[in-house]
Amino acid sequence: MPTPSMEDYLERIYILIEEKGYARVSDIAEALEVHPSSVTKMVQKLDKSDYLIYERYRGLILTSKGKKIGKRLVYRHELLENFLRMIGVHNEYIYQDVEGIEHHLSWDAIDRIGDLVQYFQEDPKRREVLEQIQKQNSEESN
Ligand SMILES: [Mn+2]
Repeated sequence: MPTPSMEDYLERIYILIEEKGYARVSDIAEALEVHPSSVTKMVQKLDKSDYLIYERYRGLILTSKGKKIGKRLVYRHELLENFLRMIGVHNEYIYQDVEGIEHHLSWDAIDRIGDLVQYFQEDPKRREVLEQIQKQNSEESN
């Protein structure tokens, strides 16, 4: 199992490769706001764990294991953003909240949240009921 920090790297590397076709150490460092030397260290660690293959002058490629987990990590992040948005969390908190919780939920919890998002998406009336409750609650607390 990758550590939270390895997950952040794999998630970002997967996105960079999807968007640009490659992920350079400098791009990863910029995206994660870390020093390039930290990226090099982590990339070597990810190479050792068979998530990717890194060659200093040729760049890196994800292995099939790395691609598989990278894709799931990106899905998990997007699902949690959709979930928080759906339950009415203010936009300005969503990204930081997801970064704070994404590594700490089981895949079972992720799948159950997926069910819940689907539950609300399948019938807009369900969202309206939730909004009604939220409206009542905010009136009560004022
Ligand atoms: Mn994330």
